[in-house]
Amino acid sequence: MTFGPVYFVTDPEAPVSMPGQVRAAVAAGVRIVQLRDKHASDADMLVLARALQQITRPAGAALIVNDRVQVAIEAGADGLHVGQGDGDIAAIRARIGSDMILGLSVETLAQLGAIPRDCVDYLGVGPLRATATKPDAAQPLGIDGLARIIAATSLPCVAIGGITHGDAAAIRQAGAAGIAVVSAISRAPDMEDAARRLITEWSAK
Ligand code: TZP
Ligand code: MG
Repeated sequence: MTFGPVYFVTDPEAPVSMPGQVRAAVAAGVRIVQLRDKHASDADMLVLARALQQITRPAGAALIVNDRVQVAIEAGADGLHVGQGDGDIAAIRARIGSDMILGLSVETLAQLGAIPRDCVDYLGVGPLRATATKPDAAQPLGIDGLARIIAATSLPCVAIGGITHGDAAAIRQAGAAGIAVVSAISRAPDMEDAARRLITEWSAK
């Protein structure tokens, strides 16, 4: 499967609903979407996951659920994304089975050493920059920090955190498989156009 080039992560606080965001992203050509809502109940996440699947499936886009292992399983999501604080990654893999995509957030080089072989499918590496979307994010990596992590792993790495238009070339040069964004799409006046431009920028020479 492909992880990029543009991976959209939903924004529960944006002016447009999460299904509306995902419709726009998918219409622009985004093929990987993460349902992320830190405050929703598991029951609400399940309803949302099913609603988003109605949008992603017909488009051939993958739907990844953030944090909630049981929701990902019950919804039959394409994948699950977890962070460093979400529990033992090998145990999570055992729980979801081998078919589901598993992504893991990595913030430091040292965290790479704790990832068991053949356990995760991709890494979300960040934050590249400080971002208002995740005020409790780790120390920003900058392009050099991002490149160092990417160089130290054979896993595909999606950069995240404070990424916007004009960043794609440097991130691609650092070796990333793609860019993950929240606000660059969710807060844009024209979300579809914003997503399309991110994809075009990634592909530009
Ligand atoms: N993980 C690290 S930074 C971040 C997440 C979920 C938020 C990214 O949001 P934005 O708006 O693209 O900076
Ligand atoms: Mg998490």
